[in-house]
Amino acid sequence: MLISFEGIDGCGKTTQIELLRERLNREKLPAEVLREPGGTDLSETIRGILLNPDIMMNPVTELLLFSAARSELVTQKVRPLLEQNVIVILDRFYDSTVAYQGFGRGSLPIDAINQMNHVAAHGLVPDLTFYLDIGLSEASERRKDMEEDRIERAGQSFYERVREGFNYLADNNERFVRINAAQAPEQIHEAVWRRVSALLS
Ligand code: T5A
Repeated sequence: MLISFEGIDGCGKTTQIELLRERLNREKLPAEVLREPGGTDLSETIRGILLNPDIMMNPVTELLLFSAARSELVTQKVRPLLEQNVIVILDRFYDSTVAYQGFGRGSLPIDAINQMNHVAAHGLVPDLTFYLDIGLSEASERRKDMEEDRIERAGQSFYERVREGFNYLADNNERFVRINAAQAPEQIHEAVWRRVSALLS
């Protein structure tokens, strides 16, 4: 089973992923958490480049680097784990590319990004995608003490377009579960767990 978590920076994905991992462990179900970009030596190296605020790059280059990191992660980690019946939880997957590089940067038309995502994900599609939906001001309040990376420096209007992208995806994909991320972490976790346990059974 492949589960992904999506949303704008600071929406609370990492917090929820940790709660889900703990719950699955308590249920004695094998689960592995991987992040995007990252998760393999090469993908973590690409992550360092992508998030480095001192490196400038063209939007298409950015799209290709996220895709390259994804291709490695899928072939080296995600697919082998799924073949061993491990539940894989992804902290972001290709929906982030639609939202950030498609809606946010406008790097390529969405159809072309979808094709690129299909190639980079080697055809994998998540069984369930949790979209933690939060307003921009609340998300930036949560992140106010953290250092900004290259993506986060893009500014308010960029994040408005990214959020619009996630809302478009949630409205048009049945695998998406939209959750109000302004709730308390425990409430969000119960909503997540209801959907995961339903899928497991
Ligand atoms: N990106 C990524 C692309 O542009 N294209 C792509 O294809 C992909 C895959 C990755 C960046 O790359 C971009 C998107 C990103 O900008 P990252 O470091 O992985 O960068 O950043 P994020 O994924 O955004 O992770 P963050 O750590 O910034 O945010 P999270 O994981 O959403 O939030 P979390 O859980 O760390 O929580 C943030 C703070 O809020 C608190 C937490 O305690 C923490 O302090 N919090 C809550 N507070 C109140 N109520 C709740 N319910 C809370 N939940 C968490």
